[in-house]
Amino acid sequence: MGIHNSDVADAFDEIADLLSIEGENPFRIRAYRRAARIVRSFPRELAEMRGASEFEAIPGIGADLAKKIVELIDTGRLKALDALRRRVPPQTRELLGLPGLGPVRVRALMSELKVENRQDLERAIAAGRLTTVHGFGAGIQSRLEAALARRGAPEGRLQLSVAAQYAKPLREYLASLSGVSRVEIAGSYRRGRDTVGDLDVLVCAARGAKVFESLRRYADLREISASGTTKASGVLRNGLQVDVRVVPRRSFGAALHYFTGSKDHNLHTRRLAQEKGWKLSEYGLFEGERQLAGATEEGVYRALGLTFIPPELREDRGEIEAAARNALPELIERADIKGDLHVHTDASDGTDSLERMVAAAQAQKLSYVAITDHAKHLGIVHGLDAERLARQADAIDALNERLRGFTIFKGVEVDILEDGKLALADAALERLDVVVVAVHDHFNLSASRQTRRILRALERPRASVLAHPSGRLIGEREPYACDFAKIFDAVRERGGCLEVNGQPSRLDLTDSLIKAALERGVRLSLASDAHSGDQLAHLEGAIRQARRGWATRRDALNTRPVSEVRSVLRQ
Ligand code: DGT
Ligand code: CA
Ligand code: CA
Repeated sequence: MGIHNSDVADAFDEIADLLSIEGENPFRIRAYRRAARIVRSFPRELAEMRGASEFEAIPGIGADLAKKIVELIDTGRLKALDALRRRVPPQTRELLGLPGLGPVRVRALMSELKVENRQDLERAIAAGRLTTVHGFGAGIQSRLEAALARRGAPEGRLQLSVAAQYAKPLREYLASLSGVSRVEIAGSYRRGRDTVGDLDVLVCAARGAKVFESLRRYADLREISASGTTKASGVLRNGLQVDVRVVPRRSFGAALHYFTGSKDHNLHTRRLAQEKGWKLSEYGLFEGERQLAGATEEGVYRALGLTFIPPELREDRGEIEAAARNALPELIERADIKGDLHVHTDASDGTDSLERMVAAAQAQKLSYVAITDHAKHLGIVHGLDAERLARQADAIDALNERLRGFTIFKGVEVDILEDGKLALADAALERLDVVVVAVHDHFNLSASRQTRRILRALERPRASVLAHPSGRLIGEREPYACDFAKIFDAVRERGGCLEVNGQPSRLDLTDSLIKAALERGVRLSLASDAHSGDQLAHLEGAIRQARRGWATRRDALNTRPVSEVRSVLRQ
């Protein structure tokens, strides 16, 4: 049975939650959370690596966690987690997701009211016992009541990169079956949305029954119900729902179009067909009984008078009108990317040395990279002060002397303080090529204060890139309130860049904000924000996100050759 990175991360997160409810040592809890974060977005499958020694080499994974990863991969379970689950019932953990309920309060509920799950909590509230517990007032009670009333599971969407860990092997498995000529994962996954609700899998084959027979034996599948010979639904081990449809060749393009969506895009294309007196469905484009198109997506679009629309654009945000005028943007691609202007080393919270990051960038066929370790600030691990930053700059100068055909830019990622000042003095920034500024705290300021704060930071003479500009963390934190139009204008006027951060949990800017920024003429920096050499692969996420925001090669600074980047950064 294959264990994926997200399974390991889920197990570590669960351990951290359960330990926190038990009131364990905060350092231990933090170590699990950090490991979960690292593992969840680790770009290689741990199960395909060699074992404990290799896991231990991953920064943030110590000997004990490495052993746990081995245990989980080898046995599918963790004894330590099983023991915790016996002490803290699993439903108790779900209480942590309710507003106002942290581990301390959950512990109090357990010990004083024997509340172990939502039903217990509802009963305690109904009986008026909640406010008898120390630390529980009327305010928190009414917030809990409201949350309990909303019911149902929280949204239950998975990060795209987590879904991919299951989707890719499933696709390979299906494609390897005899009689299967093509497999595509359609839906939001194919459109490259930042989160995925379920997987919509299309299999091109003549005989569905045979496909479903093999699907039943697929190890990652927890349950499956096939209805007939064309459709089956299942649930993967991580809870992700999968719909599998078997489609004949002559309909494959139409089905791919239909199930890729989005729904709004579909409704719009169907209207176009109706205006011509035709009918568009997942079976094909028809004039009466006669099939006009359907074997390929290109054919469907062509028959409708449209150029091919890349899946990332299919949100009915003007792409159909643009395709009718043959005016779709030529979306940015991996091959356009020449460098990365935001990466870390082990000088701050990264795990690889400067030399290894450079080697990794060269292996990724990049021709430049900006080293932007964190500047020292509260809450930043191993942040650099002016003195260490100067020493790093010396090391970069020396290394640049030796490199041929590759350039390292000297940079820093510096926190924007609450009042809009930067965490480093201007003098310390003077020698640098790239100054990445970013918000890492005080996310809850009012929109006007947050806007003023960021605008002030952008006025600093050396500020060149605004990193992860909305501050969101997928599934955890919404973008902060602020006037993005004003910020976009300020970045443009100063000749700076807005970052599209490719970390799987960030993907920040969001797609619609990228589109808005480009309409205001802002230049982008597509960045991995890599904290290890492997993580340079997160450039892919930034590219996908930028494509969803309609970005072309011309919209990004890091598609330019090194000389041009240098002169833009100097301005
Ligand atoms: P998700 O799964 O919530 O991340 O989002 P999608 O876009 O994958 O949506 P899903 O799985 O509900 O359906 C897959 C595609 O099927 C969707 O993008 C478009 C198509 N579709 C679903 N329902 C409808 C519908 O009522 N009308 C039309 N025209 N298409 C639909
Ligand atoms: Ca879907
Ligand atoms: Ca679906």
